Amino acid sequence: MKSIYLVSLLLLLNLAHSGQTQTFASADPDRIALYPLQNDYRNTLSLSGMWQFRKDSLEVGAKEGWQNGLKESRSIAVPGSWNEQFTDMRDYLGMVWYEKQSYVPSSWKGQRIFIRIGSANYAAKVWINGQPVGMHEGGHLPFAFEVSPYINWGAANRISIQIENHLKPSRVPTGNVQGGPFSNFPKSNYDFFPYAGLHRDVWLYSLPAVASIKDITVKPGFTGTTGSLEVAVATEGKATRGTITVTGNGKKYEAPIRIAGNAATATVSIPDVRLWSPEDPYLYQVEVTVGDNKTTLDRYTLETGVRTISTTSTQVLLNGKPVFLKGFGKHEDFPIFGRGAANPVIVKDFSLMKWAGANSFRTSHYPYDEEFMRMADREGFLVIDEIPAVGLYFHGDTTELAQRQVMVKQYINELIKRDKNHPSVVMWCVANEPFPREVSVTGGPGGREATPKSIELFQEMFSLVKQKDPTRLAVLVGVMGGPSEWVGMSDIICINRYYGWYTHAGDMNGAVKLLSMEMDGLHKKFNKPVMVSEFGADTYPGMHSDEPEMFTEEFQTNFIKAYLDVAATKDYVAGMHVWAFSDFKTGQGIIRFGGVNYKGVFTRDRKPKAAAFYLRSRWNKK
Ligand code: BDP
Repeated sequence: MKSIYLVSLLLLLNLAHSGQTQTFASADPDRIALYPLQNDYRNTLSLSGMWQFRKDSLEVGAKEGWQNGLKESRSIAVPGSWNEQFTDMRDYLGMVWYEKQSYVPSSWKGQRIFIRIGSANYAAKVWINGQPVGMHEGGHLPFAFEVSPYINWGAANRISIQIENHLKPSRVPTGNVQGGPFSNFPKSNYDFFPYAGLHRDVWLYSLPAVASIKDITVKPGFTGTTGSLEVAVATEGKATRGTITVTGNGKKYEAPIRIAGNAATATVSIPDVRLWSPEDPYLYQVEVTVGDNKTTLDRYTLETGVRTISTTSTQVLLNGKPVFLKGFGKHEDFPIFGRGAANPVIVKDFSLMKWAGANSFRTSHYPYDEEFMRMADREGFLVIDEIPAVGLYFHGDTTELAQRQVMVKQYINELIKRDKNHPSVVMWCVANEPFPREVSVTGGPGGREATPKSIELFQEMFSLVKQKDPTRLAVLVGVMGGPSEWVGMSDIICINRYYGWYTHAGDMNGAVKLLSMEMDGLHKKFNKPVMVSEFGADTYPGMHSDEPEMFTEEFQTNFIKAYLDVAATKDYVAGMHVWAFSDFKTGQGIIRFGGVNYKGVFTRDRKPKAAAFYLRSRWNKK
């Protein structure tokens, strides 16, 4: 399999080199398994900062040779969404070009050089020094290509990236859907702004040429007080042996490995293990070195925790003990940055979630920046890690449906590749609010059918997840009015509910009655724990009323309290995630005042509304 990939890659590169055609290799998901690392065998060079930028609305750039030098360009910050940085680009989702010049340090000579792009939304093509290198579709996940043959040593290298974010029904998330549940502009088929651009760090990195570590998968477990880490290592090149060293809690454990067929596995036992949990998010260091009889050739170090996750018919168990998920659905969203990763915002969000007493969040509605996931490990958050499958549907054009299914599987592959060693990740989420025909977000009738085709496609997704990672839970998050057969496939029944808002508007008594009845019914039917993965009310900060009234801070507090009170009466409820952590940008539409979803308990710039104080007092109670 791997050699077929290599041959086709070389073929494509050859073709490209001969100048006959601009053919681009597809990104290999195995390349994103390990975050770039600087140590004594590997190098990294961040390309984040100012880039040159040019709009290509006629899509003529490639033909006109923009990869050979961008003329009439302007400056743009990376990471960051292009929609927020200029006065003329907010709603533009067509083609653009990014360019940056960089030297590669001469000390990297003789190593293999790669480019890694943290996230390009939505489809990207990459050239180095005018040579086509590769392409990738899908936002929110990284991709990487080897660029060794194209590097100019002792001179600047031109990196050109072409990106477009056309909204299409064949893409995931879906857009431009005829008769879809959203009527907003731009026509995304989901409730957040379709930000575009280079949203995360871009890196050059190097790997040792003779042999290198390609992937490390760590499976934690424990029996009694003895922990274990089963470490699987995949290599490239000529390494024949190596060592796995686990360090933590003042101790060091080593296991030698023999590498055959570029793979090796060893299990390391940890007596008196310190388990990872929200109360004590303890991380062990796992260091892998590989080499031959004489010398070490590569080294990679990662941090992970020892913990297990499972369920009973009523509870989620972390390390065999019940845990309740208190927290939020979130977005990567901040004024001016758009969806661009911003480390101060990451740190602030964790400090506010802790302040509020939360122990969990969902990466709605797409995978988050890798620094965010590393913070979750260190800060002890239980994460529902979601692929960008929002607004999925199963009716209409069958070719488009097949294309969407290819994309969701690619996302599952890439996400699990990237995030598999995070102890914080306890569940994979394969979809948010897939829509049956004619369901409406504002509470329309909804065709409640779960067609055989939709069941079959979800089964494919769930079995792919379980095959890639049998150690975690898998869920899909159901829409109000959606068929229970879909959510019933999850390990935990996750439902988004807005009784009291989109239906029973303002009538909280009616709302909670219905909520309570529906939850009982779902638990009875599926005999699995239930979690309300979204509930919330739009709240304009600073708007008040003596008796709670929609859009006021008092109403939001009351709404959240009412839902949490219902959950507190049911022993099968395993978690409650408020929608949303903070206000966030959406497209324009009549239900989104100023193009903002105001369901945040914090404002877009992270100021608490009254509900944030309420959660703080409730969730911090022992
Ligand atoms: C749910 C979606 C979420 C929306 C939310 C809302 O999962 O993305 O933002 O409702 O309407 O339908 O506020």
